[in-house]
Amino acid sequence: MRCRRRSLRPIARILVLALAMPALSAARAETAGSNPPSVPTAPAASNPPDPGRAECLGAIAREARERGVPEAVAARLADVAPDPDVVAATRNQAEFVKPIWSYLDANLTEARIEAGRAKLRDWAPTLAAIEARYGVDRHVLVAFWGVESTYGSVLDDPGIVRPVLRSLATLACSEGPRAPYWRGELVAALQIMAQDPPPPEPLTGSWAGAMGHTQFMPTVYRAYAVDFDGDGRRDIWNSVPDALASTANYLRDMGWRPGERWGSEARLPEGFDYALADETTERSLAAWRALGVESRDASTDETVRATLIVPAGARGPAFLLQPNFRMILRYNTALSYALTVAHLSDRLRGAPAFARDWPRGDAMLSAEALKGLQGRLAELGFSPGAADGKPGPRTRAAIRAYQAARGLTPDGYVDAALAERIGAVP
Ligand SMILES: [Ca+2]
Repeated sequence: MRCRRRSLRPIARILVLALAMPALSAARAETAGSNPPSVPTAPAASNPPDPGRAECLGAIAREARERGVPEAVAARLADVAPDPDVVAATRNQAEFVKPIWSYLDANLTEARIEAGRAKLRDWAPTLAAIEARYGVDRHVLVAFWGVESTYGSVLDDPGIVRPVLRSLATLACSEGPRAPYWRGELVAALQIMAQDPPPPEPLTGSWAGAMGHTQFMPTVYRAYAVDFDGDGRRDIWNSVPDALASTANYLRDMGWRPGERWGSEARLPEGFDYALADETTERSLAAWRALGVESRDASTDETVRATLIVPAGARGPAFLLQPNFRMILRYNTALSYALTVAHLSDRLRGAPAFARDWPRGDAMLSAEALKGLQGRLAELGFSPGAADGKPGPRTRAAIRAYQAARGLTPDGYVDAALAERIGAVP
């Protein structure tokens, strides 16, 4: 089942709304800080009557009733005013494509690592029970918890947490291309409010409707939330065992492989052929080793298959990604997010920071400049996909092809200097 969900903190950027963002991360974007970015506030506006909105909410209430939501619950939609903060958040688009390391730096703080290690100790018996039932590594679960809600600490922050019904009603009756997605989530939220026993009132979440310690969207909650502490409620807002077990249940259902890691940082040989780091070709770790590519995690079974990526090109770290990495991406499709959860899980386990640093001095392109670059690559006969201003897999493949054709290191990575060389104004 494909579901979606999102997070609390990355609450500032819903540029993702404009993307076909699959999986859990329907609303999450690449940017976030260790502290939740504040949602822009707009002055409290009086809400003039809006017939289109009333019609939209009426249709959603009807759909909810058809799905078994009692009239008294569905009727609550009628009183919900739009949330100007949510509207503002959807408009807060990133001007520049942030470098991957900015997200990792912001989310992999020493404080978060230390706090996570304390959580591992505090919740050791619960985590052992969850591991035993679902086969998902406790370090990964705690890493999700840390990245999604700073171990639940943001759930008390009224500047971040808001009523789900209002957020989703705002999004569902917006003009945005993803309004149908939000409608589905809003109906699911009403179904949750109608369940027996009911969830805590009011139902709270991020501005994008992601709820609880590990930020489940309503549809994901309905499909995957579990009552792990045995009190009869699936309470991902107040029960850490319920929230972490729900995440484990989700990951297991997505295909998590017990006993396997997400992957590891890789050590590449001198003179490595970067055309091999194409993000898609799977080889066993033994086959990678035969090519000179060594996992920095010596504990891994060499028959496990992995792809090789160099997210910041030849001057940054390389990673061998095993199948469980894809399960992290099911939570949120952003590579920066998945690498953060993956690496935090390793740090919680006691592993060191990445051996190789990022090329932090590189200048990134604006989204506009990236569109220009995509247009230029297309003119030159490479196929970068749609000129959408996002450095997706097709664009990286086109850059790799350009680099190979010009005798450059074909690592698929573009900064302002390469863009200039290709003939796009950075
Ligand atoms: Ca419970």
